[in-house]
Amino acid sequence: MGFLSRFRRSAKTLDDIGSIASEEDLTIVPENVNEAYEVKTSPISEHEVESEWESTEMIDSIHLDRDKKSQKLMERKQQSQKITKKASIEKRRLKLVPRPSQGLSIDIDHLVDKKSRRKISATPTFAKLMSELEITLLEADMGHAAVDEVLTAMRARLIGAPLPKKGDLERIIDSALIGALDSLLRVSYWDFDQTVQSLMKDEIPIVIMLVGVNGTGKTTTAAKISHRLVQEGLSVVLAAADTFRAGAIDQLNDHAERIGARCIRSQRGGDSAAVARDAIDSAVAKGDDVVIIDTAGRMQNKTNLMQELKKVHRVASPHIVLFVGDALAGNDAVEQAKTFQSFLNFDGAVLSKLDTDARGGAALSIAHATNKPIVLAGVGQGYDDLIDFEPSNFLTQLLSDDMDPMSFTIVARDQNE
Ligand SMILES: Nc1nc2c(ncn2[C@@H]2O[C@H](COP(=O)(O)OP(=O)(O)OP(=O)(O)O)[C@@H](O)[C@H]2O)c(=O)[nH]1
Ligand SMILES: [Mg+2]
Repeated sequence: MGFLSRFRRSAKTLDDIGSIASEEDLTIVPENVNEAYEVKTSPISEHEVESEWESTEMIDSIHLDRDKKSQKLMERKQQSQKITKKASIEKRRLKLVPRPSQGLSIDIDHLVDKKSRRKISATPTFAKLMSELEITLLEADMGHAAVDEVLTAMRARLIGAPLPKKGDLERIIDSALIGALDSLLRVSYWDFDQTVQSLMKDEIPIVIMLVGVNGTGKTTTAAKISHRLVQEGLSVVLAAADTFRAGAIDQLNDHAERIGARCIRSQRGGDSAAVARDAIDSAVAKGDDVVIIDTAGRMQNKTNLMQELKKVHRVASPHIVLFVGDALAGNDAVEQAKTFQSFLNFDGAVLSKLDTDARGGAALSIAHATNKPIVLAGVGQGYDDLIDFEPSNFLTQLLSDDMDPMSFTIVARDQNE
């Protein structure tokens, strides 16, 4: 994506290394310059949702034709002797399973001259470099708040660090930048598959609701997620709760037929909350594992439409709400995410269309702006084009045009470290 090239050219022109150094320690020195910048993690998200739709009906048997995979899964479920409950009877506590994942840990120890009495300092040249970075990140569609966070992290990491050997300054700046960007993406990070599996131990069906503005990729993502779960041996019901747009119901139904999922739908203009409820009802009756609710595209400023969406949410009481953001929408996607977050408190985001030439800033800002991570990414229009969003892979790709991969060290780091 190459968005850092200009900033890095500026960093390179700092051939007078002394222009960012001072012998005096003018500022707060980080205790350990090699310490990873602290991720602003929030506690594992938990929320309770009361359902207005209640029933005491229990399932007494699960008896559908199933393929081998789902048969195995059913046996496992029976073994664990979990009682299948009607999905909306109880208050639900969402348990998101954090993903211990590869992270970027930045080692700059070997780059600094520990014996040097001179330290990187907030000189005018350093300030100029930071302001260059600020402009670059803003131009890459990152939001102001996220950019501020990155700059603060960079300053904390760099100022007071012993001066590097000549030539290594650029690498230290790269390292600090990668560490800061990685921290942004890793906020409240959780694993989609493990979360579904973990929720299924307590009850089925698991209800997943997709929200987002028009055309971001909700229906395609609903199909991709269904495909993934069907491949894992789960039975999936798709709820065509977009009763608003002509063709939306057929679009989802076609996907369902191709994937091997069931689709519950109504006439166009029907009550979307009722469709969601019917889908859950049907899944409960037939012992299906997962219900995925596809909703109509909302303009975030249309209050009545948002209220309708809230009704679907209230009635369906989903275990997981995913916001689908279009990577191409840049900073708009961040604003949309913030608005949806204020209405529905979603649990994670899917960033669609990452296969396009999006500039990447939206990905960097959504997690920061909403305190919810990007968990999945759409990388094409095929059913298989859905990947777990892995921050270190994303950053490696984002920066690959700009940076020599050898200039920073990627090591496995547990999120909770
Ligand atoms: N290249 C690419 N295209 C995608 C991706 N995800 C979705 N699309 C395309 O984006 C367009 C819109 O996708 P939909 O799934 O219909 O979007 P939606 O959010 O359901 O749209 P509305 O129902 O109108 O709100 C379609 O042409 C999809 O094929 C992706 O990851 N990559
Ligand atoms: Mg749609």
